[in-house]
Amino acid sequence: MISRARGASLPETGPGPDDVQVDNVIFSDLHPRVGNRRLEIISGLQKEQKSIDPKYFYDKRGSELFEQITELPEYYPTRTERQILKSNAKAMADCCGHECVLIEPGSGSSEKVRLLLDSLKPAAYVPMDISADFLRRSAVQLAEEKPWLNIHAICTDFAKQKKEPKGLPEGKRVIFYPGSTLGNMRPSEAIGFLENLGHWLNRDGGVLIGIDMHKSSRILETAYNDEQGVTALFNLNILNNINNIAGLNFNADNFAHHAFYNEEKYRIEMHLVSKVNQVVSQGDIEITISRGESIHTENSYKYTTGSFQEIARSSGFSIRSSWSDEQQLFSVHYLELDCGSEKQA
Ligand code: AVJ
Repeated sequence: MISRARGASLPETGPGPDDVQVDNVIFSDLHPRVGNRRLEIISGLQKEQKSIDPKYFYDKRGSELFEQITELPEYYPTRTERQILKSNAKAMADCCGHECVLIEPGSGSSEKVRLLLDSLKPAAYVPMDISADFLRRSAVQLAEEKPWLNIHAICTDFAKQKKEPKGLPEGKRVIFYPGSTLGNMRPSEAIGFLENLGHWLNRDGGVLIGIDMHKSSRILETAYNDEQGVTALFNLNILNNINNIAGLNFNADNFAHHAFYNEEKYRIEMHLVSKVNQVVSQGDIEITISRGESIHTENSYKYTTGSFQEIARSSGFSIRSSWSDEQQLFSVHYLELDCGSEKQA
């Protein structure tokens, strides 16, 4: 038991012995299975177009480098979204409704939600993340800052969570999904993901989501090829992480960062291009990579208002309200379920 935070404590809810309760924080660890990551990594590297899932960017070093990226002059998404949230918090709160249960998949440091909480005053905040320690620390820190806020932190792999965990307080569900993380998914996957969100919501539920907009290749390619080379370090660091996870022997010095805007597919593509002919191995598995061949590490899809409307409509949602900055660099949308696609009782 961590005896630190003051303020109202939540009723004794929540399932098992792993619950740690501090006054206004309940912590549930659903022990998300990470699946066979080694197999997943090897099979990506054995494909025609070698690829690595962008989730492997985020080891400790990778998360630190991403925090640095969000502060770069060239990388406009994070600060632009923050400004949109800050300037429109009241209007967003009116959409979400007070006393809602605010669920945030992949909450990380819960930095952005802080811009909304005082206006929104939710009945409870439910941060969800796959990293138990990071989630626990972020939840307790937020609890100290907001003693009035009921926090129910859940360690789980959201993408694999088909329905909401037991023990969440009553109330309208609103899912908060900032940061254009949806952009890592192909449009068909994004529709599947949003549909799954829909299953969590009652008829009156909603989704508050951040989306990066389509724009000139010049602005986009500058944002993913910053002068200081932090994005390049972030991209190359994925090789160190998969070496640790899968026992491979990549040498990051043999690769170069390459990021460009694929205008046809409306996506930034990040690749690691091999500078030499090389063989990377793990036990008796050998992966041959020729000079100039690339490993695809990330897609970051950019949407127009129309193309995102299409994604929302195809997922059973309609866009109730949208907010963006003057230059239309980034946008935040409040989605509501089209009748008939809410949670099945
Ligand atoms: C966290 C996925 C939204 O795609 O812009 C930043 C990750 N990659 N710089 C993005 C990222 C390169 C970021 N997302």
